[in-house]
Amino acid sequence: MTGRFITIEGGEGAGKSTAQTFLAEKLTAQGISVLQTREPGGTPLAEAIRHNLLSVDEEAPVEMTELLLVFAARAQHLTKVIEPALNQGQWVLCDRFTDATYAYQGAGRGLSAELIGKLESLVQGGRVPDTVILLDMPPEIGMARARARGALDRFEQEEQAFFERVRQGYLDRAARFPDRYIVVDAAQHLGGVQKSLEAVMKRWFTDA
Ligand code: Z5A
Repeated sequence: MTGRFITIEGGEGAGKSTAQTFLAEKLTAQGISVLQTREPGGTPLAEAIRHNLLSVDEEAPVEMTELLLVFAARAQHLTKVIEPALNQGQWVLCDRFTDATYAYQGAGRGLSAELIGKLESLVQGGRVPDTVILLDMPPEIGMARARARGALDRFEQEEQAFFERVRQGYLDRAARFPDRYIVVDAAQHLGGVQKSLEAVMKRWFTDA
């Protein structure tokens, strides 16, 4: 028995962590064993890479270094955490994964999808999420939430145009992979987002 690999994507402050906790509670209540994790991160080494990627105090990586660091963290996370959990039948809920690389390093920074695809094959083999939940909303709403929270990380300090490209990058991926992607309107109130997530879960159980 292998588990289900679900990733949650979206821009800054879109509500990914909140959605992850909500889904985990609902799935656990159904008797499903759930692993919650995130990218970049999920292991001590990958979390150290995350610290470097997000820090505004360290030397800023050039685009290629940023891409390679994201995939280095992913290789560690996938091998040490995600694959073993899936092989034990756990459902993995991951806050961001490779679709974030296409959106941020691809659409945002301008690195080619072809290059990202090569690294994706190298690091992941054929492993891709079973479902990608994209929490979509205008970037200014998410940035207002991020600002309200306090100091901004290196990505959050980017200009508005960067976040618009990231959003479009995600929407393009969703249009290209409609079987895997579920787009949720994240600008609605929390109760509305949770209703949408419940509808997604219902589909998992009727499809199973
Ligand atoms: N990155 C990359 O470049 N390439 C990659 O391949 C990967 C990542 C994997 C870290 O991600 C950075 O890594 C990211 C891209 C880069 N860029 N940044 N920054 P992250 O996921 O850790 O960072 P984030 O996007 O800033 O996440 P976040 O700030 O933790 O936001 P969130 O998880 O989406 O939102 P939240 O914590 O659930 O909610 C934010 C607040 O809004 C909170 O107070 C909630 O109570 C509130 N909230 C949530 N939902 C609602 C609704 N519906 N209405 C009102 N208020 C709400």
